[in-house]
Amino acid sequence: MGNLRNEILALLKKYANQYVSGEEISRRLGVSRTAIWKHIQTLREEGYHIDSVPKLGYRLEGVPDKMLPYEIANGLNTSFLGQEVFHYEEIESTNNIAKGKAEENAPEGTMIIAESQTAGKGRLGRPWFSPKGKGLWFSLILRPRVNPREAGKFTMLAAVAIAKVLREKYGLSVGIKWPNDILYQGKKLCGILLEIKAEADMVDYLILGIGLNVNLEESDFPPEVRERATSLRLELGRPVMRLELLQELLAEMENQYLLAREKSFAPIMQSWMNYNITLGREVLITTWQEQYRGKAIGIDPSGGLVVELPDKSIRTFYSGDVTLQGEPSNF
Ligand code: BT5
Repeated sequence: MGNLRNEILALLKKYANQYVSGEEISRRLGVSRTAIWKHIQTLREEGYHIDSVPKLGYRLEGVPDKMLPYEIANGLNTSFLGQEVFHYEEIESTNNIAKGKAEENAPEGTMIIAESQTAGKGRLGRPWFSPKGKGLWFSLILRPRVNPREAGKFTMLAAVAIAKVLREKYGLSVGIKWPNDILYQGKKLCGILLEIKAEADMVDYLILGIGLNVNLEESDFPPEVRERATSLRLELGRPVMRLELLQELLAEMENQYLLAREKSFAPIMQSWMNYNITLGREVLITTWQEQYRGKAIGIDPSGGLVVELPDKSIRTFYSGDVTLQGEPSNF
């Protein structure tokens, strides 16, 4: 059933701007014209614009601006990342759904993506605003065979891949703020939320949740984040094709993941250092317990932020929130 739908769609796409008759589709796919008509109706319900003219047949006039699994698969250059996709119109949080799927043994690379989230999460219980159809709100299930102490490196991996794509393909000189933000000229474009389930010394799975503001206009942001958030559309002055961007991000993330798995994390660390906007700055670090001021001086091999405190002692933070000097605090 599902396959016939895809075959009809593929045929309509192949014919691009021409009409293809029901008879022709029926002959090529070996099914009845009634079956074809039913699938055309389903495709229309999903948002595909399909014109039909008696005697001429069907013509595809528009593809929905939605992250539908079939559209993602079409032109996706990965071997496992995003090969299995669950798409939702509206969901509380893609990270929560991903956790459920991971518990049900979903394979590595499975992606959960939503047009909008009603309870998108940031870290420390903060909200992530995810208006309908305006961004990429998705979560990936990864199952690397590493110690849970290494998990933070995967946030770095994602940040490096995203920054690389935005720099090289969209010409935006974005920077990475430790541990999980991608900023453009001081404004947040993308946030990453890593959640992990592990045994004492082995990761069971990681959920890498990514929220990237693509086509939001200023009025789409709630007043409390408007000042310090931005989107690709606002910075580039034009809308961006979410589908193409998602395919580029998945390909780059898989590429980095395989390099890290087969060789080492060293090149990712190096790129992270090149893109980062935290090191060398005076920072305020907020952890669950306390706040510290100091100078960010380095990154340790597991991705911890090394900070020199005012008394010259050195302390490494593995989680926490960083406010750069001169930037409004999240608290
Ligand atoms: C993050 O947290 O930056 C991680 C965001 C991860 C979101 C993705 S979307 C898909 C997946 N499913 C989820 O439920 N989550 C992940 P944090 O560093 O704590 O930043 C949160 C703060 O960013 C909030 O307190 C706001 O100040 C700000 N913020 C919220 N929504 C924003 C948006 N759309 N753009 C920019 N800033 C935002």
